[in-house]
Amino acid sequence: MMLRRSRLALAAATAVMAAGSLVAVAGVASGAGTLKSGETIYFIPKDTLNPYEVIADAGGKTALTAIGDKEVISSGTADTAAAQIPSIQAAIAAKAAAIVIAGNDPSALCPSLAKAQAAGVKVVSFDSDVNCPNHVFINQANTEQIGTSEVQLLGAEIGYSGQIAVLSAEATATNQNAWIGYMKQELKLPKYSKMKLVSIVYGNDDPATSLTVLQGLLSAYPNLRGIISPTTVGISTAAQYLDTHKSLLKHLTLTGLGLPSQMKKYVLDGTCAEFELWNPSNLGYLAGYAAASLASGLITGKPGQTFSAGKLGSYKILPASGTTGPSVVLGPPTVFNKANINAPSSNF
Ligand code: RAM
Repeated sequence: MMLRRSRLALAAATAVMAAGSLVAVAGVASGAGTLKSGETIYFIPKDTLNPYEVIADAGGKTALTAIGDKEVISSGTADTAAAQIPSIQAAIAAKAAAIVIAGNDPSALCPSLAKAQAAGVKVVSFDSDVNCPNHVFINQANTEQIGTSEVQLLGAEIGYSGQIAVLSAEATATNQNAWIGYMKQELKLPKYSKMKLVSIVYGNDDPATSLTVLQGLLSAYPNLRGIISPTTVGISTAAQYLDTHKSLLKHLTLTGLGLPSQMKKYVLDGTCAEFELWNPSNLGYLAGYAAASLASGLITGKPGQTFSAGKLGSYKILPASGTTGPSVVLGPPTVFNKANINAPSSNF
């Protein structure tokens, strides 16, 4: 029985390989074909401490392990470009096949990434893009949709009226800044004429700094009606603070982008009614497949090309738009609230 099964498996594998080589001969850059194994791929998150980034990197490891590649996670502990540059240099020295990076800055990493590319290392950005040439950005969800939906959620909760503020990550973060740009655009619509963005503060994705700037914000704007924190570190810090200062909840509403695992307690006890996110593990997994597909020569990063991302299925590289170059979008964000926070699918 075992023998029969393995013969069948062998026959199936041979058929798949034959199909792959047929596609290659026909020169169709569809992403079909065999991924190279034995490669080393560097994941360079914003920092190595942020639980969101840790989950994303673990998703990358799942993908790379399935392919037979090795993941090296390397970054600093603070969200700065300077802290990421040694990791890019390490990837070059290790002759990595690809780098998957969450940019702490849109341009400061470009000279180092260009050196990596000159040494033959493929570059993928994920989570937070870099404005450097010749790379593919793996976006967690449509950038405009994330920004506008955050304002829509808060607006509906506070009756479209009052002072609001943003508790962001680092001031140079490409992802948060892009989302905030779309928040400002949404706020220009007539239905938000009574909602005023009074301040944006930056907690650098560090819990202690996030708490300090939050307290500063609350004392500067005692009538604040709403806070959007488009970072898992910021929203969890704010939720923890509001949970122990419940009188603030009489006039203040918190929303943003949070990890369901960190926010569950605060949703269930009414500190935060709803927030959004996507599955960061799937983001890392998708980035792992994109990097391996580039490193294997199955795709070159040109818009229109497709590649297979294991359990997630097939993804297409979208054309550049606005300031974003060629990108791949994981999928729409999910709104989490009391109705779904306990669901098994919210377990991350
Ligand atoms: C934080 C990071 C990350 C962002 C999430 C939503 O963990 O800033 O870049 O995507 O929040």
